[in-house]
Amino acid sequence: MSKTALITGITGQDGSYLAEFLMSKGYRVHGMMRRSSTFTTGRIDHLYEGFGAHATGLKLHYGDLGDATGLRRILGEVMPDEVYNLGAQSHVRISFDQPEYTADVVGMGTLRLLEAIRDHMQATGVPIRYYQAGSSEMYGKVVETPQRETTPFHPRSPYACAKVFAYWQTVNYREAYGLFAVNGILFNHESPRRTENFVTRKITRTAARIKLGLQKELSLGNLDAKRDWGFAGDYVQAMWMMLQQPEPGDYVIATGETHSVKEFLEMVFARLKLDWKKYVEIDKRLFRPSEVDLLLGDSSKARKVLGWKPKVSFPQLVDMMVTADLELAEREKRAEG
Ligand code: NAP
Ligand code: G4F
Repeated sequence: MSKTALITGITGQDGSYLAEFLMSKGYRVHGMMRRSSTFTTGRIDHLYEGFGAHATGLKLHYGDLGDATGLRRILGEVMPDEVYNLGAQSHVRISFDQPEYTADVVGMGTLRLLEAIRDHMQATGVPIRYYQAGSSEMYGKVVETPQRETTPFHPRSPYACAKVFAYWQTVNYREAYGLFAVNGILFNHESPRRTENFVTRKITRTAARIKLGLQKELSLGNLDAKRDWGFAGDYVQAMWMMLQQPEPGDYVIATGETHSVKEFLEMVFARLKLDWKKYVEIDKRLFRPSEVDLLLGDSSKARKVLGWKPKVSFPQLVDMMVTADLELAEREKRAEG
């Protein structure tokens, strides 16, 4: 019997890769998406056909992590074996502008979903395995390097504070109710599907447009911050692996390499044979009230227990993103005539 998975945040970067991966494994995949005045299914259009009863392949349901009633209805309709909670206001800088909203969606949204799952399991007697999208941002002002599962959290943004709340709720549902619930503590992961206001994609997208004469400059904030950047396609496989274990647990997923924003920038512009110093301007407005200076993950536990390791290296990730954004810029240029 093929399994059924429900993904919140299916229209996002990770949701799209996870849906593809689960479908390739024969899962029946359902996704929850928000109503919006513009279409948000660009990353998953190739996977789904139709809504509700008319759907084939991937099935989509309108819902929101702010709406507990809807979450309960969707669980009842879908009857999932596995739930992947990827939905979030996931932009750290924007969480300083929208702290209450971010806390509601990221923190309370997780609690609403866990509580709905608990009631659903009690009513139906059917077990659900739950994945929570935790973040390396929870380590914030890091107290040890590299960061591992036992490293204490010191969140530095409304987003990270909300993720810490969600992390502990997940642990508590595991301990209090015996729910098979896991936290993936994922370090930054990128791809050509990354939203354009995260720093890697902002750099590759703008640099490609500069190369083709479509744009003149690139505004950036703090170039000294260091991140452990991997490929999103590799990371969603770890989410699935965590739910296939005999016992639930929490896992760091990371490459074990760290690079500064400046190094990423230099590598991208070098690939395009451009001198970044001619195009980049530093905009103080893009700095954060409190910054996470250094993230570097130790994913030994995941490598040992799950047998997971990243396949795409840092230079390969840069190449993949630059190539995709060059193709996109070329299409834009042709469209401009
Ligand atoms: P993303 O591209 O920003 O996608 C976020 C998804 O959440 C989108 O589908 C978005 O829908 C949805 N969403 C936003 N608000 C919602 C709400 N109120 N109710 C339901 N859904 C909502 O993020 P991502 O990079 O794929 O990341 C997936 C998850 O992993 C997030 O929880 C993120 O915080 C976490 N995470 C990401 C990274 C990373 O480096 N990418 C690292 C660690 C943890 P719309 O399309 O309508 O906006
Ligand atoms: O690309 P970023 O916005 O990602 P950030 O803040 O590390 O968060 C991402 O990874 C987390 C995992 O650690 C996720 F939980 C979270 O949801 C998200 O996916 O910024 C990376 C670094 C920061 O230090 C930022 O200050 O780049 C620096 N930066 C410099 N200039 C910039 C910019 N960031 C953005 N977004 N835009 C800039 O112009």
